[in-house]
Amino acid sequence: MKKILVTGSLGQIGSELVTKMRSIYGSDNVIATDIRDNGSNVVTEGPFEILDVTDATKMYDLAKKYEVDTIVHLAALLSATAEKKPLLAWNLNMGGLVNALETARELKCQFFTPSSIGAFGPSTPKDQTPQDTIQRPTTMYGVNKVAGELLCDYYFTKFGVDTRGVRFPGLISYVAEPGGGTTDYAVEIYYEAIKNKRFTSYIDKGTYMDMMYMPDALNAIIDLMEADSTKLKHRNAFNITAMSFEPEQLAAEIKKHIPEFEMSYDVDPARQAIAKSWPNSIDPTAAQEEWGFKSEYDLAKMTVDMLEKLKIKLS
Ligand code: VAH
Repeated sequence: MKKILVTGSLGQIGSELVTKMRSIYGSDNVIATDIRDNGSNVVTEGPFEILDVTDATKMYDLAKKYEVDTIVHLAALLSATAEKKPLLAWNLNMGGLVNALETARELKCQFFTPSSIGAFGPSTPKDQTPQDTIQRPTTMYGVNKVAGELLCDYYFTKFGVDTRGVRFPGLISYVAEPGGGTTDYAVEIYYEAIKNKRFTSYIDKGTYMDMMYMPDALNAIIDLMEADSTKLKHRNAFNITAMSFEPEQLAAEIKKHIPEFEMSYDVDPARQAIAKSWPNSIDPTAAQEEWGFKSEYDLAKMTVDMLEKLKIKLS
């Protein structure tokens, strides 16, 4: 039986992953942790503990107390915030990761942490970016993600820790609003379309980025963690994606449901520079071949579900 400790449980991924994992493995077998308590169902519907991932002793003590066999490490600062506070990002993103990996090593836990398309940079091939290619990111977030990928592979080869990860594209969801990312425009636009029937994008038209609807992201984490270890040629981290679009395409899809929706632009130079340094599209073949990755939501299907769920949430 899996017994899982999740860090960053109240974030965009964690707030839905904890609920899904509890429905699969049993509520008492998924210990949610975060640096704060927001009183949400993640806190009330199963074990919850306050944890600052830079506190190595607390992390080890919680993992030992609950006798976990799996660590899902999600706590991190995202790209735009990390670029504003690079040293805080280094300390939190790398310090937290080392603490989580050390806990996994000492307690012989399976380990998952996400990388990102942010692990690529301007010198990476931009279209259908290969699984194995140049990784010279120009953001602190990207430096953290490349270093994290290498560190996770090191813990596998050096210490035998069963580390696994995916390079997430921009994730779109209606449950927890994301914070501090570059791709977040693709979430905020749906909220604004319903509330105000207009949106001012801080990412410029023509800027393609890979994206994925949260249900596909959650399935990818669980499918990878359940995959046959002997079939994995790669580990940290697999390219995965569901779609690639630019703001005009997203706006056009929303207009099919809200004809009066209007899009305008006020480009944020900082986040635009980050977005331009990332691929236009990435190649998920390795994930498809090694552990059967697949996605179910394209832009049209995701838009129908996002608008439907947000109309309920915002009513
Ligand atoms: C960000 N949503 O924008 C995250 C993600 C690929 C983007 O890493 O920073």
